[in-house]
Formats: sequence, structure tokens, C-alpha cells
Amino acid sequence: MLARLFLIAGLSAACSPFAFAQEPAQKPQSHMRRAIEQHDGFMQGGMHHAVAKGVLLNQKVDAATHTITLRIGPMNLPANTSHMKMPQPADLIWTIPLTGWLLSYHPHIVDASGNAVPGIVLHHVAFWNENRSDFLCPNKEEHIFGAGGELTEWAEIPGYGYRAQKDDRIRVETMIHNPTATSYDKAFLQIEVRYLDDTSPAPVKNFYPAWMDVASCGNSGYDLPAGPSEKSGTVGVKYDGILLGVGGHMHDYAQQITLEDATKKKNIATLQAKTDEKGLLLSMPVATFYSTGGEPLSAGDQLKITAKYDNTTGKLLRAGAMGIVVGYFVPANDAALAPLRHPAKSSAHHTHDMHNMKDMPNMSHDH
Ligand SMILES: [Cu+2]
Repeated sequence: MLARLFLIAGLSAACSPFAFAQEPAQKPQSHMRRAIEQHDGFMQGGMHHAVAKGVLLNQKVDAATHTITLRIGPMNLPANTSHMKMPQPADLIWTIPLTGWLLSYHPHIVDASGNAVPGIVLHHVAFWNENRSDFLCPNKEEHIFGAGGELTEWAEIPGYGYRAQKDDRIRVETMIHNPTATSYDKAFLQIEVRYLDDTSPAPVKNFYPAWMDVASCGNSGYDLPAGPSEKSGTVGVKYDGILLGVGGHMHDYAQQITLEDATKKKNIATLQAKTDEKGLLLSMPVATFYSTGGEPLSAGDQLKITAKYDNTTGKLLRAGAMGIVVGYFVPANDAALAPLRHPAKSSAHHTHDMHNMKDMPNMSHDH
């Protein structure tokens, strides 16, 4: 059991998940299909898609197994349809059903009868806590989970969890497409979330997702020039604490991403991208530090992130790149992060603030 929980493997592929992947689950198929699709400049905050009608989010709490099952659907997925042509689910709200800790996420896609649907039909899904600001970039909401077509798991780290409060509003952005030749009717994105509630006898320490981006606190996507290129950004740490580990999120033609503590002049992690012979991204590795007590960060430290690409297509790829190091941060003093909590904007003034938020370029991890 422990061995399984500690099995932390590579993160995979474009537009996908981030920290602590349990299964690389690389399907050669999906990479070929990604080559066709190519992330053609879609902006989460700027572009308008047709809205898919009737897509709902349901949750079921199983207290016996400590599992919350989220189901998003039904979604109709006609064959060979890009994300721009596909009607997209509106943002949905997952209301946290209990106070406790969220430990892990296991995403998959099924049809109405429960049969598996290829994960590649998921362009990406992102969970944002509307009740909290990000601790590194308070201009953004706290981004607590993300996944792409390879449906990478976010594995449990025993003894640690994400502190969730009953009735917190988690905004769920889902983008779908269908690069395959098969149509799927009534598909559901299903995510099993393991949790512990406050009656848990085992102590759980709070971690916070840390998104350290070459775009600093701005929009994650950027134009990828032809040939070799390098982009760096910095984010400031405002709290003492430790990093438990980091993974990386890059796109096709990635070479590597590094994280350094520029203040302490220390390299924290160098993550080499694994690509196929055409440069399409296969996976990103994960570096973990928790077995040795974590990587210490201090308030005032500047973290420098550098992403290297080699775009062999010979042309600029619009919004083709991202460079994000994603990890879990455990503050020395958890109470210091309490002021990041605030009322959810979208519940207060429904239509207006929703739109304002979506139009602010800084609010989203745009693909
Ligand atoms: Cu991305």
C-alpha cells in the first residue's frame, strides 16, 4: 500500500497535469493526435466558444471509502472536432461537501454505461478555489488541480493534504475536443477525490499547490519562436516553508525546465523533458524532496524559473509554449496563509464579477 502511494512517476504531455503524477499513461496515439491539434492560440479568458447545454457537475460522497466522486457531463463528442468548434461546458461550481483534507485526484472519462472513453478527448480541466488567493500570485485564484488528455493522477503524499472547508466554491473549467475518428455520446469526466475529514485520527499537514511559472504571475501561455529559445521568470516567496517536490508542465518541443532559488543561488530542480523523435512531448519527470525533509524556502526568496525549447517546425507557434514548475508547499506557519481566504466573487455578484474575472488575462492558465 505504502509502496503504491509513494510510486511517483513522470508527468506527461502537453496541457496536462502537473504535480505528482502516479501514472505516466502515455499513449503514443495521443501524441500523434496532439500534433494535428497544436494548441492554436486558444485563450481561456479571451475566446468565446459555443456553450454545451446540459452539462452538470454531480458529486457523491462515500464516507466508507473516504471518496468524493465528481461527475461532469453528459458531453457529446463528435469525431474529428477541434476545441474551437466543440461546444464547451460552462464553468461549473463544485461546492466542497465537508471540512477536511483533499488527498489525491484520479480522473478518467466514461460513457453513459461506464465504459472507458479515451482520455485524449479531454483538452484540459482546471479546478480553482474561488475562496482563496494563490500564495505566490495573489492576483490569481488558488489552482488546486489540473489535468489534460493523459489524465495523470495526482497521487497522495501520506501525512499531507489540501485543507478544504465545507461550502468552498471550486470553479471547474473543462475544455473538450475530439481528435479521434470515433464519436462519443454522453461522455462523463469522472474524478475520484480521496479525502480525510476532521474526525481523522491521523495528523495531516496542510500543503498548498505552488505554480512557479516562466510567465511569473501573468498568463501562462506564450508564443514559441522557431528554433532554440529560452524564457525565464521569477516569483517571490512570502512565507518560510518547504517544497515537498515538483513536477513540470511544458508543451511540445520542450527541452527542460529549471527552478532555482536566485536569492540563495541554489538550483532546486532541473527537469528534462522527454520527447519523441519529432519533438512532441512524452513526459516530464518529477523531483521529490520530502524523504529528506523537503527543500527549504524562505520569505523574501526570489525563485527563478527557466524553460528551454527547441521548436523544429521552422515557424512561430502562437501561444504554443508554457513553462511551469508545479509542486506542493508546506508553510512553517500555516496560520500565515489564512488571510488568503476571502468570499467567493462569483457567488457575491453573479454575472458581472464572473465576466470581469474571465476577462482578466491574469486569472487563467490559458491553453
Ligand atoms: Cu499548458
